[in-house]
Order: sequence, then structure tokens, then C-alpha cells
Amino acid sequence: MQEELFAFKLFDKGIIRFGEFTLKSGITSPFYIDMRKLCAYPTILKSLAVIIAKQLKDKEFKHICGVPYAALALSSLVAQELNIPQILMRKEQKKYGTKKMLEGVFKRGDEVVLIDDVITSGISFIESANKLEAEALVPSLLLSIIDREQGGSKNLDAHHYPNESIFKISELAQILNQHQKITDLQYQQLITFINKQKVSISTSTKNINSSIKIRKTYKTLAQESQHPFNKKLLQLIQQKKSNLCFSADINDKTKFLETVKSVAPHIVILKTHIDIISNFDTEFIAQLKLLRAKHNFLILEDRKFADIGNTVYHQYYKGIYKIATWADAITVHAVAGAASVKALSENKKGSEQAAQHSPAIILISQMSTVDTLTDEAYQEKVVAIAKQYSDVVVGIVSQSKQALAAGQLHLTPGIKLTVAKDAMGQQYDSPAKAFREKGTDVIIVGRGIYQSENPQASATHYQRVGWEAYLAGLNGLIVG
Ligand code: 5BU
Repeated sequence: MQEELFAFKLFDKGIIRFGEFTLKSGITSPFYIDMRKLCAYPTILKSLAVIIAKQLKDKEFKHICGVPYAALALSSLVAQELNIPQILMRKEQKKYGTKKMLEGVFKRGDEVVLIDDVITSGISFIESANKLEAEALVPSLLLSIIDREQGGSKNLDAHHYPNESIFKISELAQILNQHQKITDLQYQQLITFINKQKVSISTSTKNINSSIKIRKTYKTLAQESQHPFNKKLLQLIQQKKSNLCFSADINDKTKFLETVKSVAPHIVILKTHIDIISNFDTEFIAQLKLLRAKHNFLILEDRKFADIGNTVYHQYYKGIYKIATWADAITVHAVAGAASVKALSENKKGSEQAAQHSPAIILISQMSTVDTLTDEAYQEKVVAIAKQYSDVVVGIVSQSKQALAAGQLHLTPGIKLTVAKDAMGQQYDSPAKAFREKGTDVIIVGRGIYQSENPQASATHYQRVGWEAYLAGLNGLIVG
């Protein structure tokens, strides 16, 4: 019987061990699986590849891909066994040349079986699946060799990824116990441990289902929206087939303008932090306006107004930046309650500049940083203010889908295809994940574009991936 043989081999070679082990997470586990050692045993690897090939025999897919690095040797053997092309996935983006994450010969929409050695929480599977989706490939099956039975499979179900495993750790342990390789106590300790450690599902199923079912087309959102900013934005989105907001966090004005010029055809919003421009002058604003007129995008000044009404009024209309004279929209924190929004919206009606400069307000409901204070209770209060002032609030910056008023939009920063975080608290997700799980309408990308070797090529890439993620959301199918 294949399970028996496999269990014995893994046990004899010390690949599954019983005792007291401290895991990466700091938790003490009564067993340890070290599948990396497998590469030292070609015959076990080979027989495992045969077992996997049998399990995959009747399934339809175009490629095999191993989660780097642990599953690479095995996925190569499975690819050979089935005579199916392999895709090689990098762990880190290549620094020079093509900067590709995937190597191989494939085309968009191809189905890929992703193989990993062990599944625990499912997170590394999800990250690898996201890399496939970023190239518009379809992860049609996530196959693990051993399931540690700690909730990983449920987690993948919640993310709508079909998944299977060859062996379950409890079955392997039972075999070892039946054949007196481990004691009853060791077996019991393993069962108790896996029951206790089951990870909670990382993303609520509720959110995923709702994002797939209620994903509105941009056309519907355009019909629903009342504010001229959103009407224009949604029209640009459909026209340019882009949901990309470029965050040009560049200090030098010349470099800023050059970069914006090169990416402009691919974006619908240019997001600025005007106070980080070192050599700011009014000429810069004139140039910016010219670019906007020529390339048809909207400008969002990410000023994050967060003060009492009187102060935000001055910050918006006065000072050296005179934001009111050039920004199509502004971001506002609701930490002061509705005061900031109210002041800005009343000024819209009352001030002498009002007619030209009614601000479209984007409220910040949730931040992307690792230890943000914007918890669920806070977000709910922000959304309530957004709805109450829906004549001026055109959307929110958030990391999760919220029940907004008709026509209001979700904008999502913290988008990057290659890394999960920066060194200063920023957290990243892929466009696919944003559209699948966060109710995203517009992705905001900064360093993913302007720090790349070729910002124009990167903008094209994010435009395509963002658009495909939107289309996938409409179909309930995640392709990129
Ligand atoms: P990045 O280079 O893609 O990490 O830049 C993200 C931009 O979005 C940057 O200008 C931030 O100020 C902005 N941002 C964010 O990253 N996270 C948030 O929660 C909010 C804004 Br609100």
C-alpha cells in the first residue's frame, strides 16, 4: 500500500520526526516534517512523482509548477513523468534583464497545477498562486504532498482555490503507530496538536463571496455615481481599460514630470504628495496641468487632511500649494469626525473659489500599514460619514470591501507584484487579490512603477494585470 511504504520511508530517513520541535512561529510541535531532505533520496522522490502523476492523470491542465524551492525537484520529476511542460517560479524577482517571476513557455489562461511539499496555513500556496495569476495563468489545482491538517486546505477553499493533498499527517502517523514505529502517546500528542493548531481562515469567506457576486461593472458604477469626479473617472477607466492610479512619490519635479509623461497613457489617476517635491514652484503645477489635459487623467492629492474644519480649509485653499486650484480630488482622514469633511464640503458651497474647486473627497477608512489603528470599529464609523456626505465623498481608501453608497468607489494602495512588504511597515498584495478580496475598483501603485528599471513597461504591466483582475471578478473567475 502506497501510504504505508511512504510513511515508513519518511520515518526511516528522518523526514518525519517525533519529539519536541520549535516551529518558525515559535510554537512547540510534537512532530516535524523536513521534506527538503527528500532531494537526497532520488528513489523516494521518483516513487512520489509516480504517485502524484497517477493522481493527476485524469485532470486537464497545461503546466506543472513547483512552489520554490522545496517542491522544485519533485515538480521536475512529475513533469517528466507526465510529459507536461514545467513552469519555473522564482522566489525573488530577477534583478537584471527581464525581471520575470516565471520561466517557461506559456500563454494567458493556461491552467497550472501548483505543487508544494507540505501545506500548513496555505499562505505560501496563495502567494505562489498570485504570482501565476499575475501572468494571467490559472492555478487550477494546488496539490500538496503532506497536509499538516492545520486549516490550510480550508483556507485555500475560502480563497476558491481547488486543492488536494496526497497524504494527511494523521493518516501517516496512524500507520506509524499501527506498526509500532511511534508510541500511542506520540500519536495522541500529534492528534491533539493538529486539532489545537488549526489556523483560522485568513480571509473571511463572506468577503470573498460578496466580492465575486456583487462585483459591479464600471459601467454600472458610472450610472450609479452622481459626482462629476467619479463620472469622469469611470469614463476614463472604461475608455483606457485601466484601473491604475500611479502614486508619483518622486522628489525632483523634473524627474516627476518625466515619469508621469511616460506612464500617463496607462493611468486614470495620478496621485501626488505635493509636499515631498523638493524644488516645487508654480511652474511645476502648470506643467502638471498640461500633462493632465494632454493625457487625460485625474489628479488626486493624497494630503490626508486630518484637522479641525478651520485648519483643513486653510490647508486646502491657501499656503504655497493652493491645492484647491489644481487637485481633482483629495484624501481626508475622518479621525476628527465629520468636521474635516463638513468644512471642506461647506466651503464648496460657501467660498468664493467654490464654483471651480469643489473637492471630491476620498476618505481613508483603512490603512495598509502593518500595525494600523484603523480597526473594524473605526472603519465602520468612516463608512457612515462617507455615506452621510455622499454628495462630496466619492470613495474610500481601504483594504477591505465596505458597504458604500451607490457609485462610491474603493481605492486600494499597498499593491505590488513582487514583494509582500517594505522595511517601513508597508504591506503589499497583488491586484488579483485586491479585486478578489478587497472590493477594489482602483489600484494604487507607487514604487512598483517608479522604482522599476522601466516605469513605462511596469505601468503597462500593472494596467494589464489590474484590468484582468477586474474582468476576472466579473466572471467570478480569477485569472490575473
Ligand atoms: P507604494 O510605493 O506603492 O508603497 O506607495 C503607496 C502610496 O499610497 C504612498 O503614496 C502612500 O502614501 C499611499 N498610501 C498607502 O500606501 N497606504 C495607505 O493606507 C494610504 C496611502 Br491611506
